[in-house]
Amino acid sequence: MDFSYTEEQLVLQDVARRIAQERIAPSAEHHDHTGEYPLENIRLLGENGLMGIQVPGEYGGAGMDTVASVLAIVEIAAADAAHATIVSVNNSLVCNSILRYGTEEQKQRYVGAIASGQAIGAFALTEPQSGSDATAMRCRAIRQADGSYVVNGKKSWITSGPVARYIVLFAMSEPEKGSRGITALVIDTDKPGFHRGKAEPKLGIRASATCEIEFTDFVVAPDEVLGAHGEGFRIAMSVLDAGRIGIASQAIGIARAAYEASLAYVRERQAFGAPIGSFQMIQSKIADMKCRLDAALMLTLRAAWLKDQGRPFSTEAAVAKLTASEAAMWISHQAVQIHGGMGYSKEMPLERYFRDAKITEIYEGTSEIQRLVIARNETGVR
Ligand code: COS
Repeated sequence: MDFSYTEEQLVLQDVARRIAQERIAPSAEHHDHTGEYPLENIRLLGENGLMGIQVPGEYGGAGMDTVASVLAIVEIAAADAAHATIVSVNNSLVCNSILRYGTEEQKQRYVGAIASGQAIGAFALTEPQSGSDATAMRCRAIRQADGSYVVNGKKSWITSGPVARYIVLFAMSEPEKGSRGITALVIDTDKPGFHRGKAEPKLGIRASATCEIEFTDFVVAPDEVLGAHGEGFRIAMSVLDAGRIGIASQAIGIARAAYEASLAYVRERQAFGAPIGSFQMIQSKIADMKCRLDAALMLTLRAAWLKDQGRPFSTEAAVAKLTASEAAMWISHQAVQIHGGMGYSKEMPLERYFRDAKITEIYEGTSEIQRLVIARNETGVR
C-alpha cells in the first residue's frame, strides 16, 4: 500500500491551490453575498485544465486521474464551495458522461469546449416533482420516424443552468418501460425551444447559479443522442457514482477550511487567562474534527483509486459521499460553536462554511439515498 501522491497529482493540486488562494478566496465573500456567477474565475480554471481534469489531452483536457481530481476539488472548495460545485459538475457529470458514452464525433464536438471552460456544461436529471425517485420524471423526449427527438417538459435545480451552453439531459421516451424508457441527450442551449428560469435563491453555494429549465417542442438531432435509446437511467446512475466522488471532495474542502480556521482560533483566542485550545472540551472537538476529516479524505481517495483502477466503485463512492458530507456538516457546525459569536457573524467565513456544507448531504443523492445504495449493494436485498 502506498499513500503517496504522484508528481503529476501534486502539480495539479498546486495549480488548483494557487488559483484557489489567489483568485477564488479573495472574492468568495462577494460571490456568496451577491450570488454573482464567477464566470471569469471559471474561465481561468478552464485555461489551467481544471474544468476537464480527467479529459484526455487529445480532447483538450488535463489528462489526469480521479485522485488528482479529488485533490484539486478539495483545494477549490476550501476557498469557495460554489466554485467547487461548478467544477465538479462540469468535470464528473458532464465531461465524464460524454467521454464515457459519447461517439467519437460527439467527443470532438463538445468535450474540448466544455473542458476548456469556454462552454459551461450542465446535467439535467431532477425535476420539480422528482429528485431521489429519478424514474418518476415527466420531461418527455419522443422519438420521431427520422430518429430525432422532440422534447417537452421542465428540469429543476440545474447547476450553471443560467449560463450553460451544453446540457446532458435525461428525458422519458417510453414511460411504460420505467427506468429502461429514459434516454440521454446532449442539448445545445442556443437552439430554439429552450428556456431558462431565474436563478434560485439558496441557503449556500449561492454563486453556483441554479435554475429551472424548460423545453417546448425542442428538437434533438439523432447525432445528439448520448448512448442508446432507453439507456439514459443507467448512464445517469453510473455517472452519478463518479459525481459523488466530486461532491465528497467538495465536502472535504469545506470541512478542511472550517477545521483550519478553528485551529488558528483556538491557539489565539484567550479565555480564563489561557488560549481556549488548552481546554479539554475544545480539545475534544478538535480531535473529533481531525478524525472525521481524515476518514472522509481516506474514503474518498479509496473510491477515486478504485475508479482509476477500472474496478467497481459504486458502494465506495456512496460511502465516501455519505461520510464526507456528514463530516462537513458536523465539522462546520463545531467550527461555528468554537468561534462563538464570531462564528455566527458574517465578518468571518464560518457561517458560510456551515451553510455551504448542507447541500453536500442533499445533491447527487441525499444521505438517505447513499445509505440505500450502500445497504442494497452490501446485502443484495432490495
Ligand atoms: N450504475 C449503473 N447502473 C445502475 C446503477 C449504477 N450505479 N444503479 C442502478 N443501475 C441500473 C440497474 O442495474 C437497473 O438496470 P436494469 O434495468 O438493466 O436491471 C436500473 O439501473 C434500475 O435500477 P434500480 O431498480 O436499482 O432503480 P431504482 O428505481 O430502485 O432506483 C436509486 C435506485 C434510488 C438508487 C436511484 O434512483 C438513485 O440513485 N436515486 C437518486 C438520484 C440522484 O442522485 N438524484 C440527484 C440528481 S443530481 S443533483
